[in-house]
Amino acid sequence: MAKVAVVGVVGRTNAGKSTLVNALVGEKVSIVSPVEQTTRNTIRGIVSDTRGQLVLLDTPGLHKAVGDLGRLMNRMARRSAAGTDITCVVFDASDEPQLEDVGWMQRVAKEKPEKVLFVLNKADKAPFYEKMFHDAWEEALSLAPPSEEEKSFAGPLWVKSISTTEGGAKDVLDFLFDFAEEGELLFDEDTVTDYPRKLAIADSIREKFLAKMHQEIPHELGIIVKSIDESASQEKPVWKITVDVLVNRPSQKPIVIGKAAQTIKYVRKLAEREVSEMFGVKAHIELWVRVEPGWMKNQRILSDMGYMGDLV
Ligand SMILES: Nc1nc2c(ncn2[C@@H]2O[C@H](COP(=O)(O)OP(=O)(O)OP(=O)(O)O)[C@@H](O)[C@H]2O)c(=O)[nH]1
Ligand SMILES: [Mg+2]
Repeated sequence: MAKVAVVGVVGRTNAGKSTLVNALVGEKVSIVSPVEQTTRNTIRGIVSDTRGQLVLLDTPGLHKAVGDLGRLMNRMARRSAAGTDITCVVFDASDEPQLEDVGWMQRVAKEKPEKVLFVLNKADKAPFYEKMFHDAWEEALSLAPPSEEEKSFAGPLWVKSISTTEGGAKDVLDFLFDFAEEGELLFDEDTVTDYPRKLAIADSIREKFLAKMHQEIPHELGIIVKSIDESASQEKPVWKITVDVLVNRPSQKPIVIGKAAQTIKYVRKLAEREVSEMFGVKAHIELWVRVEPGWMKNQRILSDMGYMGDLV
């Protein structure tokens, strides 16, 4: 029998959750960027090795919610933490504990789940605030001391991680497998994610834009893959992918397109390359930039982007 567990990967935005999930899976299943609120959906990354299988739920980082999209993302993160076998809270320990970090600690202290891993991420950076995080945990626990029945609560296991380097998250993987219990595999051993391909392509495109954008635009940029037309060629299948790029205000359109269409060309080229590799096809991507005021509040559009569906 194999060891199996469903792991909720949670923590504040930019802590490195998606980077960690990719490192554990050994393949890119979730987009990464230095911009806050990069992940908008719950994405399952699946790790299978000789020990068994871990299903990792990468979630949007908690943040001060603005608007419907922000509230939906926070709800997804909270819901994903519930109903899992293991909670893995990721902290960016190259920074002092922030409000959202303390919030997760207080939640763990209150609920006292049996299996919790606290990951102090970005251990390659200096300064590294390991002690401050331990102190913050002691304080959170002192606010919710265990009752008689909860005396067996062992507290979280702590582990350091450098999620950006090969092998830097090995200890995290070992701890998670130690926690896992015998059971049936939940997915085929070759599966690394079950994220729908339209959403994966939209995310790949959004990641390329994020690399070029600053400040407010990333949060008002939405990508919808409208259609994928498949045809055959001699070597590989050809996918013609039609995509809407939504912005919130007319002034954002020229920024997203870029001078002499440079930004959009850059995004298209990199996304075509990535999609080709991901799916083993030849990808042609057409990007149509549209001004859609208030799209972040439009339930139909949010649902097209997959942000409303059932999550766990
Ligand atoms: N130096 C260093 N940088 C890291 C490490 N892990 C992640 N990062 C960087 O931190 C930034 C944020 O990483 P993400 O994985 O997108 O963070 P996230 O927690 O998924 O963020 P949201 O999706 O917004 O909630 C990226 O620029 C990563 O390259 C690490 O171990 N060391
Ligand atoms: Mg993320």
